[in-house]
Amino acid sequence: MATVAEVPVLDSVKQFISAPKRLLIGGEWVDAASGRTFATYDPATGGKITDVAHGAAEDVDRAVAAARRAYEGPWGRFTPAERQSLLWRVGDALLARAEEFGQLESIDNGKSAAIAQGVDVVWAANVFHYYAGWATKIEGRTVTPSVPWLPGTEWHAYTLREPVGVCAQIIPWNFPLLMASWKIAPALACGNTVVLKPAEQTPLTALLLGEVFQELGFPEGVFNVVTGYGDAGAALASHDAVDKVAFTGSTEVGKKIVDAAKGNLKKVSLELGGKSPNIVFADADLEAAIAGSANAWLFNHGQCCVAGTRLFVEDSIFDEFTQGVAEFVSQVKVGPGLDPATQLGPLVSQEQLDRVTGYLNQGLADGARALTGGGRIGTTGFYVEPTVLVDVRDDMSVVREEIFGPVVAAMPFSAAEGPVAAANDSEFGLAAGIWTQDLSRAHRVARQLKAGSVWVNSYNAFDTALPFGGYKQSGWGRELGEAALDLYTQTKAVNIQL
Ligand code: TXE
Repeated sequence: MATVAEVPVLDSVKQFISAPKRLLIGGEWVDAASGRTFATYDPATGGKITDVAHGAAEDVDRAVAAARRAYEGPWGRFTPAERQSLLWRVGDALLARAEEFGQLESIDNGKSAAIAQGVDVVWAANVFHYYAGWATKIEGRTVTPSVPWLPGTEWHAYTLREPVGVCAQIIPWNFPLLMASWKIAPALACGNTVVLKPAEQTPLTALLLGEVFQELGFPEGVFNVVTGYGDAGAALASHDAVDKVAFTGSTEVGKKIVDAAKGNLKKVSLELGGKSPNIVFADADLEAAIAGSANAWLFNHGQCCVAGTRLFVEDSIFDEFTQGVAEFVSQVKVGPGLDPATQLGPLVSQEQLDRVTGYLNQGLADGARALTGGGRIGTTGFYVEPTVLVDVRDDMSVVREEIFGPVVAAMPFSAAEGPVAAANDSEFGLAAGIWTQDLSRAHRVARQLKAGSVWVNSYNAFDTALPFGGYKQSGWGRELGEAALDLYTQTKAVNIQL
C-alpha cells in the first residue's frame, strides 16, 4: 500500500471531533433521551473517532414534534424568496468550509479527502444552490373547467403546489453529506421540514451541517438530525406524524420502509441498490473505455449504487479489454483518505469488508478467476484490492447481487446476440453505460436498457438538473432535477364558480 503522507487535520476539524456529538432537535443540541452514545470509527485504521448520541424512538418523537411545530409555524410563513435566500447561503457556507467538510468526511467514511472536498462537498453546495433557485419557481397552473352537469355555468380553476409536511429522510454512508443535500435541499425549497437520520457509520458531516443551519438562523425545528441505528430509521418510517419518508440504502431495508409507512400511508420515495451493466462494443474508443469502465465500478471504492459492476464486452475484444482494465486498476494508489496521493481508500466498515470479501471468496469458489486483485489488503483498516473477475456465470452471486466494493464481473457478448438481454437480466435497474462510436446504436441501446440513468461514452456523469432514480427494484421516484419537486409537493385543485 502507498506511503502515508497525510495532510494535517485542520484545527476546526479536531475541535469539532472533540466536542460532544448531540442530536439537533428543535434548534437545540440535546443528548439522546436514553443518555446512550455509540462510536463512529476511522475506516483507515479501525480506531474510534468519537462517540455520538444514540437516538431512538423517543428522540424521533421529539424531533418529529419539533419539525411539525416549525412546519405549522414560522417556516410555513417564510416566503419562497426567503427560503431561496437561506438555502443559497447553505451552499455558500459549504463552499467556504469545503476543506473542513472534506476532511471530516474522509475521516468518517474513508474516502480521499481531496475527492470528498472536490466532489462531495462541491456537489452538495451545488445542490443547495440549485434548489434555492427552485424555491421561487414552484408554480401551479390555471385551468378553465366546465362542469358537465351544470350547463351554462362559468368556472375559474387553478392548482396550488403545496409542501407535503414533515419529511423523514434516512440516508446511507457512501456519500454522507451529498446524500443529505439531495434530500434536504428540495424538501426545504418546497417548504417542508426535515428530520434527517444519517447512517450510523458516518454521522459526522450531518452534524456539522446542522451547525451550519444553526449559524445561518433557520427557524428552530426546520432541520433536525437524529443520529442512531436502523431502529431510529424504523421509528421515523412508521411515525404517524411524518408525512413523507425518503430513503436511500439497501433494497432489503427499502422494502421494510414500505411496510412501515403503511400505517398512515405516508408518501415514500426510495433509492435502492443496483447491479448496473456497462457495455463496451468493439468499435469503442478503447483507451477511453478502459479508463471509464474502471472508474465505473472503482469510484468511491465501489460503494456507489450506480457502480457499473457487470462489464459486458464484445467477444472480439474481450481478452484485450479486460486485461487493459486489470492493468489500469492495478496502478491505482490505495491508501488512507488523508494521504493526498490516495485514489482508493478503505471500505467504510468491518461489516462491509466482511461482506465484500465474502462475495469474493464465494465467487472464486464458484469458479470465477481474478485477473487482478481478489482479496483484502493488509490487516489494518478496511482495504480491498481492486478486483476484475472473469470466467463468471450469470447464476453466480458476484454477477447477480450488489457487492458494494471494488469488484467487477466481466462477461463477453457476441455481436449476433447483442448485450441487451443479458444487461437487462437483473432485479435492479439503476444505471447503465454504453461505449461505442456508432451513434445510432448508442441511442437504440439506450432505449432498450431498463435503467433510470444511461451514460454513453462516459460513466458517473451526473448533473443536479438531471433526474435520478431506479427502474425495477432500484427504487421509487426520481431525485434531483425538477423531478424531486414532485416528491416534496402535493397538488391542490381550486375551482371557483364565477
Ligand atoms: O444498508 P442499510 P447497509 C446497499 C449495499 C450495501 C448494503 C448494506 O449493497 O452493501 O446495502 O448496507 C438505515 N428502517 N446499500 O446495511 O441497512 C440505516 O441506519 C429504517 C446501497 O449499511 O440499508 C442507514 O441510515 N431505516 C445504498 C440506512 O438505513 C433503517 C447505500 C441505510 O442502511 C432500517 C448503502 C430500518 N429497518 C447501502 N435499517 C445505495 N442505494 O446507495 C437500517 N436503516
